[in-house]
Amino acid sequence: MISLFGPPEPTLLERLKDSVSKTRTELAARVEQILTGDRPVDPELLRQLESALLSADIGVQTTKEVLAGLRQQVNEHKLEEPGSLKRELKNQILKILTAPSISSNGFDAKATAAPRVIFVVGVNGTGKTTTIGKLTNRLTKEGAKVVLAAADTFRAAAIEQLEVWARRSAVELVKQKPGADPSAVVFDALTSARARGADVVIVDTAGRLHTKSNLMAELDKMKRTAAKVIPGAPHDVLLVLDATTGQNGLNQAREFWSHAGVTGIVLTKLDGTAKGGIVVAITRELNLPVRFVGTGEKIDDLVPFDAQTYVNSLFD
Ligand SMILES: Nc1nc2c(ncn2[C@@H]2O[C@H](COP(=O)(O)OP(=O)(O)OP(=O)(O)O)[C@@H](O)[C@H]2O)c(=O)[nH]1
Ligand SMILES: [Mg+2]
Repeated sequence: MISLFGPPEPTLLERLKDSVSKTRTELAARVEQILTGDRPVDPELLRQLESALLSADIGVQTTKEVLAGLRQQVNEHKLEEPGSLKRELKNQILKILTAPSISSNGFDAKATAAPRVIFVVGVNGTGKTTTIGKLTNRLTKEGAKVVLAAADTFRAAAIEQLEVWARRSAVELVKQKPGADPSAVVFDALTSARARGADVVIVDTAGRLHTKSNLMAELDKMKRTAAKVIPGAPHDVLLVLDATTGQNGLNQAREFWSHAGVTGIVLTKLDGTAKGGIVVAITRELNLPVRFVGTGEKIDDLVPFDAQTYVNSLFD
């Protein structure tokens, strides 16, 4: 059984803590400052809390919702001291992060005909190819037979980049010439993967702006091609978002979600941003789970996302 979206690892908290250190300095340090001492829980304190949440890019709507929940409890005299306010703040955020109806542990090998097909999509430069390299490494280590599909035929360099990652994990790569129809690559890769009894096929796609309808149509064609070879494919469409783009990433996500049938998010470059709160905004607005978090450029810098661990890494 391949635990593609399996339980968190022991080192997860430490690794997340490292990667969200900038967000934590922004958010937790401010929250801590606001909530320490003998200050009463009053409107001024709540206002300061609101601005701390906004600065971490948790988003206007999400912040409003969280604050409304806290205010209500304060009014009902359930939260009289700052310590309990922090606990409730964490609870509220955790509730949002665990709400998406698509389960984040959705990999049951028996539920889908092998191979499982994963499309990786997103705008230019968000970290799609790198994420595929990291994911391939994880899956291979767990004993899965992985095939990569170089369906970013737009640039010659894109195929070579994926080839380097394929070699690192010693997996098969299916490619065609630069400029070839990406759907043809998908067809070849899935046919070959099925013939070889592979467990997982990961499809690298060219970066595309969510506003370009011809490119979104191309993605749709790739998906239809996949379904023809393996009914039910693609089983996952992972949208890769660059955390450093903050709220702009959320707009991209919205468009991809409505056009490309995204089933989960990979949030990359969390190591370089104080905007880690965007995880909460994405989950709440799109009702989509964050599956993985990218914490650096190296092969091991991909952590399965776990809500409780994430909230703890932000606030403690
Ligand atoms: N710091 C950091 N850098 C990352 C992470 N993920 C990817 N990168 C870097 O982001 C840059 C772009 O990565 P790619 O994987 O080429 O992005 P892409 O989405 O495939 O790009 P296109 O195919 O051109 O759309 C590279 O320099 C990666 O090393 C991450 O989690 N943290
Ligand atoms: Mg790429």
